[in-house]
Amino acid sequence: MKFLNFLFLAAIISCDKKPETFNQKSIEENCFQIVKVGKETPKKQYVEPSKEDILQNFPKHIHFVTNEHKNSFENVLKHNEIEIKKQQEYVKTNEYKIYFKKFYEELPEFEYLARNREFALAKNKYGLWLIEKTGNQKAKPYFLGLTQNAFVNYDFNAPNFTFLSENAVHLSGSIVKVTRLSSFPILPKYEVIKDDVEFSIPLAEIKKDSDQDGYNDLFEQFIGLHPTQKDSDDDGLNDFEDANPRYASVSSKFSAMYEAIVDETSPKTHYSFTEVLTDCDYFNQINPKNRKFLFYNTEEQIPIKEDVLDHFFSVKYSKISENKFYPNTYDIDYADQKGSGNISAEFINGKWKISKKTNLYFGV
Ligand SMILES: [Ca+2]
Ligand SMILES: [Ca+2]
Ligand SMILES: [Ca+2]
Repeated sequence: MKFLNFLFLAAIISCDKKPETFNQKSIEENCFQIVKVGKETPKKQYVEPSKEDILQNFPKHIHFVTNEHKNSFENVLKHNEIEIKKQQEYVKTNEYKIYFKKFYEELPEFEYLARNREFALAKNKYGLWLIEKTGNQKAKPYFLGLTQNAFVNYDFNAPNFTFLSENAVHLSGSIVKVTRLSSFPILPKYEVIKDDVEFSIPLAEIKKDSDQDGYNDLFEQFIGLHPTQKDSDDDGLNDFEDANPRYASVSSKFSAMYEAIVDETSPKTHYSFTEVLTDCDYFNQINPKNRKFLFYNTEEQIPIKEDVLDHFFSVKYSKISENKFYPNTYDIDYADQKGSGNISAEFINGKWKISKKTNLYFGV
């Protein structure tokens, strides 16, 4: 299921970790290609969790009971594939827009799956959300905090499907171990740990926003913000309003360079970020105007396998190298899902001039 692609993040982020404290290297070392004398400190290696680890670390807010065995997991996967295709057609129709009107009008960036009075079940790249729309109040999305190990069956189109009862969200699925392959769009490999389970998450858990900053605790934990601090990076802007909520912005020549490189215009929504993996402070200190960013350092990637990073950090950037031939010109290599190339940044009269060159296209 595509929408589960990004769910691994929960595993890599512990919400109490201060992102700023890990980095022992100098800003120069983290930002620039420097010829090294001596040895690099070896990186910690990813250790694959066992099935027992997965059960033991299963999110506490998700309760589950095992149903009487009804369906094999293989059949569930086949069923899901068919239903997802149906849904892809359905979202293009007017019928869809009318059925989910009150939610869709306000928050078109979500894909809606089911409706139940003042609630809708929806998804975005982070996973499943519950969206509440009561009367004239603004629609309020709450992230469900399902991790990649909670595989949800695609039952949303079933005529008798309900997701809300007894003050909890109920979903059927399985507890699985996921092994991802890097080449998109190959489906991940699933190993079933518990078949045919019913997940339930109490509404009170889902709606909990301890610091009242507009993001529910489960979402903050998932993307690595502080659920009990309105302003995670202490820069005066609350998490919900901050376009770079994990790192305080600091103006500098090279932050301005990164702003010129990445801060392209795109619809600004509170529920979608551009994720960037970097140890360079000039990069994570940018002050974006057009898009929302989440920066992570490489220390935080350790718990996940290198090959799953493509799914979350869609563009990868190298460190900066000074151009040997042109003064005031700096080069950065990049790679995204479409190809790889080079970004050249020239500093002229206090302004950055950026040119991007694609060297290699992947696929067709
Ligand atoms: Ca919050
Ligand atoms: Ca917060
Ligand atoms: Ca802030």
